[in-house]
Amino acid sequence: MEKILILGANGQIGTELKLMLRSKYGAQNVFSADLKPLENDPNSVVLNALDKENYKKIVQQNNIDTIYNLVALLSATGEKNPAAAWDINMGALVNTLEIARECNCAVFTPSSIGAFGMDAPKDNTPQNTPMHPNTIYGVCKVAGEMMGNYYFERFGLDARSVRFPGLISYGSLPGGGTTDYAVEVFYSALKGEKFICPIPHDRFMDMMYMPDALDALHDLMTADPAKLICRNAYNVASMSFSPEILFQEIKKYVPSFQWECQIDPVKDAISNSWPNSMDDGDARKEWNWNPKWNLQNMVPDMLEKLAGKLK
Ligand code: VAH
Repeated sequence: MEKILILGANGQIGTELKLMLRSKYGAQNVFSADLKPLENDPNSVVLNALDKENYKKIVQQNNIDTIYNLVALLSATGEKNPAAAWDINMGALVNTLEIARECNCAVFTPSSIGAFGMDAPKDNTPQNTPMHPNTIYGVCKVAGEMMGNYYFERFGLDARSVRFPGLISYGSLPGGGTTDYAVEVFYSALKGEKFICPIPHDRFMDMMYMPDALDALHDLMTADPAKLICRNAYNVASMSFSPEILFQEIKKYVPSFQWECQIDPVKDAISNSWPNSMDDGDARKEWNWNPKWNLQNMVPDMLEKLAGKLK
């Protein structure tokens, strides 16, 4: 991995991924691209991932050898306009795979716990199980996994992916996701505001702190390809909790913190269709996945880092 392009670099993952990759590979070797200009980022370009001609030109001009495709309308947003979600999520993916094939690049495109449906086992959800999501976001994620494997089998393209849980980070707010509550609550707690939770208090979901997510990305993309069997897409897990469990942990550090649930029916239905916790044994076996963050050490770190950011 010498010359990297991050597509969707303004998003929750991209904002932090570019910092991590630049610290490892040098800022001059990591290009970031998004629909809107990236502030204070000299190595960035404005790029619409649906504009294949311009996308390919950027890849060729910069001798890109690895593409992180992070373009996606997330689960709750997608349900407001399924056709647009399909066009954007899959249009960006197909352009990425085709350009990677033509320019000999490796590709990472994240999948998600959103790829599972109601008929997958809820607890210790297996790597291989029925995949019948009932959101357009999940349909795009399953199609993305199959496209990654197709381009690997058919063209030898080095496409890799993980099924991310809900991601918790202080670098930037997520937008339009069902798991966004687990980030937004920290802002409310630090601002002394009562948090209105759109998810049922006892709804378990897989969650992950961003430092572990970035390690998963990099460890998978630098893993020995000969050892990869699943490829697209590995279950990766680190913690599973309900809103009530998270809020009780936050109250240990912010005793005055108050919350109540006002259920959003769309996010209720979406979160109800997702696993409580995934089995990530294959990632641990094939590329030594080993998360370092859990609820007990993530909450104080997130509060401290976000408090510093909000000053
Ligand atoms: C969402 N944050 O809620 C995203 C994510 C696991 C969920 O893919 O849509």
